[in-house]
Amino acid sequence: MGTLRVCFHDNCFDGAASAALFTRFYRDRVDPSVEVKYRGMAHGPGEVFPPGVFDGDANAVVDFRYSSDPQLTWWFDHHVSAFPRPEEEAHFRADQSGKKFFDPQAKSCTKFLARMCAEHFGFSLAPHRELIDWAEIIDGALFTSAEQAVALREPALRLMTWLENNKDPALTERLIARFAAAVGLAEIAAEPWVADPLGPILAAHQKAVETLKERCRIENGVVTFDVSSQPLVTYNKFIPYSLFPEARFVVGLSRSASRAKISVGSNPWLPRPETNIAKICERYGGGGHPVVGAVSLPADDLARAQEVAREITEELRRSR
Ligand SMILES: [Mn+2]
Repeated sequence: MGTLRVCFHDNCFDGAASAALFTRFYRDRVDPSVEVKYRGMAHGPGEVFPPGVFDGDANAVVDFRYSSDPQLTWWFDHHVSAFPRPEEEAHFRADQSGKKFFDPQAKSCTKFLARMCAEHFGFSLAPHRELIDWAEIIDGALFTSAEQAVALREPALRLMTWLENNKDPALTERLIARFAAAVGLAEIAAEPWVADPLGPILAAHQKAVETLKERCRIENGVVTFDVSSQPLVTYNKFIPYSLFPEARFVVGLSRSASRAKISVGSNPWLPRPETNIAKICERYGGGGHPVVGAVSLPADDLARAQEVAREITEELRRSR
């Protein structure tokens, strides 16, 4: 019996769904008796794959960056930042195995992986439609409204929230196994090991909604809030748009133990503005994408963070 190591994007619905579908594909089309071992991966600067991580007879990375390690057998990703250095990209372009796939246009790795495994290796997608469709909605931020993204009523959105908060790798593997077995998402979300820990998480989410409701102000289409004095560590980034559907931009200031963070975004449910948010954030030492970005400062430099938030807000109020 062979072993398969699957490295996947941790704490992420698309990452877990990709790991599940790859497992299912491998058992269906390559080796029915394979023993699968998982490893959740987190983004970070520099080399993130520890030495010896590819220790299976076959090794796969899904929904996560490329590695030129010769032990890597399978790879599927859609992140724009998939290649940390040009050497990795050149290594990928020269690959002749036919088992490494990249599409930065793909909205989710799950749907991309499923499609590649179907087209190239005869994998059957039919039992996995629900999982594939929700991964596409979640990773592509294709929610019908901010209200849907904040209410977290659908089982898939509850599982997404559970995954984002879960810190027990054994439970993540249990979820991957349920996904791979094509169990319905409503059935999984109702199981006690998901539903029980989700209770306090959803309660904290509700509290964050209340806090932001108190703190958010809108002027000239720009919503601002400052929760740097609150112990509100994480909040769903769509809350301000559910409170102010007409908002063009959101500028929020929050603080953790280590840093003060200015989060800047544009409304996904309105035509995207011409303004490039990444460029604005870069001027203050931050970065991101054209539609969403952030600036981080040391936690004790709150006065400076408030000044940066004010300047960015002024600029966005004047912009188109
Ligand atoms: Mn993804």
